[in-house]
Amino acid sequence: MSMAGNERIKIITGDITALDADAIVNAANSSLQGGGGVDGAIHRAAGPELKAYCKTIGTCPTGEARITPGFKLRARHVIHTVGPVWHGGEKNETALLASCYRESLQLAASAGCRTVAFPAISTGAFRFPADKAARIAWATITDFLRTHPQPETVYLVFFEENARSIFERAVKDEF
Ligand code: AR6
Repeated sequence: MSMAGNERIKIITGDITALDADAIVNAANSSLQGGGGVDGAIHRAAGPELKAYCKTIGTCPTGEARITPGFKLRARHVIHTVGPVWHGGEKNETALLASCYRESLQLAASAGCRTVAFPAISTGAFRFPADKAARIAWATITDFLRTHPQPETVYLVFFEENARSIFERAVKDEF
């Protein structure tokens, strides 16, 4: 049986920077000044205006999110969120990761976004175990969509097939 909200979540494989969504989410670090992984790819694709704009915002604490224009991206907005670094699970990592998804969805809804795309926050350089992160992402997004009409559709974007199948296996009991 499918839970309410789930039919509004679409799982895809690809490069998030190429996506035609109202907003794409960036797995940033607190400086908001770019980095490696998806953060580097988003900054490269958006152009140098993004970094300059982020400088005016300042830093962003772990678990929070900030919204900017998308500049050269197809996406109108970028929502930058700072995931937790995995330290073994005793440093509030679960609550902080859930907060990243919730705050990003809230910003997307406030900006009138009908579609928003997420990468797998914290599962790369920040080493959050992918299966645990999957269950947190799924539960948090599903909860949010149950009580909010917007965004209408949430895309979960995996760079590699393997990451996508780990995600699908981790949440398969929830479908
Ligand atoms: N599209 C979609 N997913 C991607 C892309 C892309 N273009 N590129 C990478 N991924 P990471 P984090 C996936 O390391 O763990 C940066 O230096 C990647 O395969 O980008 O939150 C920041 O500045 C992985 O599954 O983010 C921070 O310092 C997922 O995106 C730090 O890394 C997240 O991996 C953030 O680390």
